[in-house]
Amino acid sequence: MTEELPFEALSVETLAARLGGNDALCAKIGKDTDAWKVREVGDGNLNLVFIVEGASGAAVVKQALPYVRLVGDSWPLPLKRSFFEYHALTRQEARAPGSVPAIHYFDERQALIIMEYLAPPHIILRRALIDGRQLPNIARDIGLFIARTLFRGSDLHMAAKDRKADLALFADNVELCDITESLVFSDPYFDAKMNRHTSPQLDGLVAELRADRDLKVEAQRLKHLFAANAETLLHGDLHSGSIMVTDTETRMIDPEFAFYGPMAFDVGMLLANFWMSFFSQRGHEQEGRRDAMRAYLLEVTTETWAVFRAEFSHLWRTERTGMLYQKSLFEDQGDRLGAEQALDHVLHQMWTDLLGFAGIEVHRRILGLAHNADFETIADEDLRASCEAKALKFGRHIAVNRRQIHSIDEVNNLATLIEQESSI
Ligand code: SR1
Ligand code: MG
Repeated sequence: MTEELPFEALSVETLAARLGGNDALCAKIGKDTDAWKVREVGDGNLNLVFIVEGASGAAVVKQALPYVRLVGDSWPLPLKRSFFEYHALTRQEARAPGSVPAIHYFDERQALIIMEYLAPPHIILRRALIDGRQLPNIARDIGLFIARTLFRGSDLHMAAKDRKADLALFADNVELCDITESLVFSDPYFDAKMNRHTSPQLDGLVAELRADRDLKVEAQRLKHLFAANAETLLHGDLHSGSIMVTDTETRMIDPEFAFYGPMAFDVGMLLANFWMSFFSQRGHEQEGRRDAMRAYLLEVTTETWAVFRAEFSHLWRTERTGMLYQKSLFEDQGDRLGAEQALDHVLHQMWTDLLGFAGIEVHRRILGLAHNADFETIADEDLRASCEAKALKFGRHIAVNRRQIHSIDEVNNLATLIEQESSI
């Protein structure tokens, strides 16, 4: 494929002819295109994803479409999201080596990235959790990933000049930010066109939440924070569908929503997905109770937050080379405790904010356009609604009361209490 050709979406039928001359792809999977097997496996909301298998290997070809795949061409979306995904992946690899798929090739005009194929037994984390699988390493791996990427992409670590240049680059990811700004922070709380919810079961609760002034104010304060606090390069869409796992490996994928925003956003979205999985487990108990799975999911939230805090604190002490909380003010004057006090303050603020982002993320996955398979795959609508109602109540509580909640144990105790209520 030459870069001069105008954009054209690939298909299973055309891929071999169009990419047969691509050196990077041929080097990975073999030159004989007759032997290539191509499958389109994209199950996300936005893009095409092909797995291409050749005589000597396999690769993933991911291509953006000029519209939102979930909705169709009535919702145009720029191809440049592929550019942001590519640049986010390269930064994530540099800041947290081994945590993302390797990139083989990027074509900006065709909005395509050729990358490492994470072959089975890799599966999407969300799918594994729905199946009731307990992955032993995810809390450690994801906790390290978020601490390293969030810390090393911020003014705590980077040279101000480099960070500002990067901030300018990602500031153009306007349309994907707009999706989050609308779909996450506003649409769930009014009768937005593309909203849907389990109806009629949740109608009353939806009306209550839309009339909930404290909740709406909180959601807008969080939106304000999201839009105005360009703290670090975020993944921007770190949910359990953006993580691939085996029993021993964890890789983060799909950072096309990357932009400079508040650290707490990635952490909050991630934990929200574990809490949603927790509330959805009751709907997946056909083959036996999921008590152990529920306990596991809460442990994952506890461990992820603990690993994150430990690694972030380690980086604070060893890699704080940026302009913020500079060592000349603290350690260089023998004031190690001053630096620790500042660290406590940063972590405390992050904790308070992540609870808000988590609560709002739970709401949008139940009330907005883009739902989660965790709940969607519960066929019995009454049972699904019961799981969703409990998650909504939990989300509301942690978002609105976030300044009064001081530990993850407190949050998990609340989740357990709400989950055990007979029905809402
Ligand atoms: C229209 S896109 C809907 C959602 O899909 C992505 O994965 C993001 O989470 C976005 O909010
Ligand atoms: Mg995605």
